[in-house]
Amino acid sequence: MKTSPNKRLDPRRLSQRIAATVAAAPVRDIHTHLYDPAFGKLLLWGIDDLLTYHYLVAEAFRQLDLPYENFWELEKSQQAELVWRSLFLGRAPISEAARGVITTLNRLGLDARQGDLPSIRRWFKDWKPADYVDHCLNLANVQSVCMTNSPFDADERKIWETGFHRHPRFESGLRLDPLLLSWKSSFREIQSSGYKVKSTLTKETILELRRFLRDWTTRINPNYAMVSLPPSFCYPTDSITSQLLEKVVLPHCSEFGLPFAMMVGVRRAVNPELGLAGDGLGLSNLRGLENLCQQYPDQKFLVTLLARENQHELCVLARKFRNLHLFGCWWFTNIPSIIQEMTTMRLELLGFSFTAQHSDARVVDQLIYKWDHSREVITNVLQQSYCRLASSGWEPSDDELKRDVGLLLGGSFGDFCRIHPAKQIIETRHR
Ligand code: RAT
Ligand code: ZN
Repeated sequence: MKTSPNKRLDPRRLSQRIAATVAAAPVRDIHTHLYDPAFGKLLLWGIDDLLTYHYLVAEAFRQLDLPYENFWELEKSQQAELVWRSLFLGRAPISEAARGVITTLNRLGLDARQGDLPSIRRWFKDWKPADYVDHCLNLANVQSVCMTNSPFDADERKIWETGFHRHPRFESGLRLDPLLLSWKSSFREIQSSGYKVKSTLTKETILELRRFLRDWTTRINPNYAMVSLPPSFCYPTDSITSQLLEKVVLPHCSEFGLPFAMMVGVRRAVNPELGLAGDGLGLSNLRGLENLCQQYPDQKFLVTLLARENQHELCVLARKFRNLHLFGCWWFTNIPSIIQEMTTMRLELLGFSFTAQHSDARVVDQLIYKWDHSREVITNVLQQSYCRLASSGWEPSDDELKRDVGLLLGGSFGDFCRIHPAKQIIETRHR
């Protein structure tokens, strides 16, 4: 082997190349709560939706001297004014969610310090929703977003059942929380939409539930099926959730080759008065996840966890099971300090075989700040990691940087969903 003279490392130049690559890389946003413009009112956008985002409502209530119910009785625009007053006028909007509004307005060309709410509202009025969606996707450099689609949401269901022309940049995800977590009411809903299901998992009920999932999968063509779970989730157990997973959901995923996404660690309605903003988190026990990965080696699991304290153990679990793909910094972990820590740790333990971030955007404009802020942190992490690698003797070329960054921003997810574990083994053997 030839020896090559040690090239001199220019860390500043390398850092600039990394920053430029991350900024230019289009994102595949694999989990959002956005809707295809064809869903009309379900698609949220504009200043009032930005300000009444539940992340901000929770923060605003900390300053508001107002009973909860009085807030909920107000019109959306009045709620937005209260949030604006408590988080943007009385103090600097320093929290991640509040700064997000500033970044978004700024990138849209609006100066939050000059603009009063009415004039900001007027600016939004000139847009048609479908054009505005494309504008935001382009500003955020997001190539596609994955929706969260629930057959249990009556408004959404109607639109799927009527049919519509799908926007090419909106992918779908099949959300199954009610089926798996509120069986007592969901079996009745499934029943009333024409499936012969009973409250107990009889043979016929199982077959009918499979038919229900088959119909919805064919209708919406999802990237994956998904559920969010409490920290107490365990598998296998005698619980109905565990049985439904074993007898209905996992066989269904296997039939359609669908990955199963699990978002674990949420404690719903810790403060019910806060509505959507009232959920909390808890530390999860990962044995259930480990058992699933072990018992279903051909099933692909996409996982993100809510508790910061679970992240290291989850990385180690992903090293043990190639059918486990980690994604995003979910919800309360989606703040720069924790994204920095998680992304660094994931790179150090898993290389590029994970998806660095998803936006979880509920309002289309949020794509702009969520991705701007994430790109900034991902850039910092990569600058550190590649500089280390370069001083060890491996400086990446521009093409290599583009390839690797692409993996973190959606490419690894695509590869994970495409590759069949059994096929992986065969391909390795033939090499
Ligand atoms: O991040 C959020 O907006 C949460 O309210 C949840 O929707 C969470 O992301 C979920 O998908 O359960
Ligand atoms: Zn979500």
